[in-house]
Amino acid sequence: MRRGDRILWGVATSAFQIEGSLDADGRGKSIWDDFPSDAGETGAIACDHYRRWRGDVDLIAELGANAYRFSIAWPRLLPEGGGRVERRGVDHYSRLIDALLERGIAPVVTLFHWDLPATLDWRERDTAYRFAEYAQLCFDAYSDRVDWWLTINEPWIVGLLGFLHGLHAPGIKGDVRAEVTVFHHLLLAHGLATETYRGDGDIGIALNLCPHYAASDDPADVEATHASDEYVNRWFLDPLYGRGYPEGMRARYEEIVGELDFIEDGDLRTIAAPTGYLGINYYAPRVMQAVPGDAPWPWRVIVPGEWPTTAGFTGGIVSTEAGTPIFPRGLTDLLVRAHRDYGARVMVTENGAVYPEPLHDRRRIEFLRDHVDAVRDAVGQGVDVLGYCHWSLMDNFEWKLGYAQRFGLVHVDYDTQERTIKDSGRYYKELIAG
Ligand code: IFM
Repeated sequence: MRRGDRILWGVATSAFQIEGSLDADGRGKSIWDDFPSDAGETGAIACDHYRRWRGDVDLIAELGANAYRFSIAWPRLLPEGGGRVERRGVDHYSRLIDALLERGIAPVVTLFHWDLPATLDWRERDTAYRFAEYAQLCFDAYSDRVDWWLTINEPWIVGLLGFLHGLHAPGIKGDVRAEVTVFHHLLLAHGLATETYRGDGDIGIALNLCPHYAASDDPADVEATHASDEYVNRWFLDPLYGRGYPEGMRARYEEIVGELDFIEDGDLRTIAAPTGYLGINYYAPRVMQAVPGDAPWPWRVIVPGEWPTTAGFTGGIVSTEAGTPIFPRGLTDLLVRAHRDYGARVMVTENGAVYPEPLHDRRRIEFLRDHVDAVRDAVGQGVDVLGYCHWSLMDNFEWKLGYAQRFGLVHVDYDTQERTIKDSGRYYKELIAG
């Protein structure tokens, strides 16, 4: 690996999930500010990180991490989405970056982790160009110190939950055309920013990828598995690596929404702008069953209790407290595939689990151990893995699911904002040291 050939052992967060201080230092509004969780919570205070960031940097150092993946809040730098620059916002992240570097922690900077300025809308093509300008501002301000850049976090989730399921801001339901339009504009934004990057670090995108397995040998299930893989994984990977959108999925979209006429000449070339690495966020596999005639897609994801052994699983799959099936081998499969099919150098930019125990979180230790082993297996199979960033540094605002879902290596008492390293945090420290 470059820059000292050290493996990056990181912890990850995003701005809106931890910062709070939504009105501080001239920050503009984001689309998430007034989009509460199911329980009515907001990011208004979150982990109060915007004010407590110095202590949190010490915490990262105490965990022994040598990388910190965080995101910049676009509305702090450009309160209106574009145009006027808010220096206080620019300076805030500059200080954060300096403090990390002073402690030997490499900043891994995400430019867009969902807190879109409220003036903008990903259905509009123009937002991709606004993003490129914002990215340029960040490159100018921080490229002298930041080697690892990520443009967009999880474009699939942005379109799926924001425009199809209505669970994430802006909360639109059932609009398949909006979903696929947003996917395209996010990829275009990534490509435009990547094209403008002139620094000597590496730039990539963070995709949440799901390894796919058929629920049975039935050809219909196998077909549904390929189709869903095109929807979740290849819709992003193929154009990013210069292959254009997968034909099967494109035809399925066109059947529902008509011609994808928002794809303009030259867009696919821009989207395929060469990147230095691929960020992979891994949480869960998808085990697929065909459901002919179901809308919008003729398939469904089998829930863990129903997983049949024919898909190669031996049964006994356990889930996190959030009901997410735990399947470390899926991470190996993903990494190997990214390497084999796309020639990608990869960084695990997120991987983590919800467990409620405030301090003695034995199950998170096992989760961490097994997933790091899965990364080792991939390395053993020749994959160039640059690093592993655990989600998350600390408990935080889990979007629609609010504060109840705790992902942290560090416990946050939301009444006092006291941070306490959990057993898993101590385990991670030993693992990194080892
Ligand atoms: O908290 C989220 C994060 O913002 C994006 N990836 C998945 C995490 C856990 O759900």
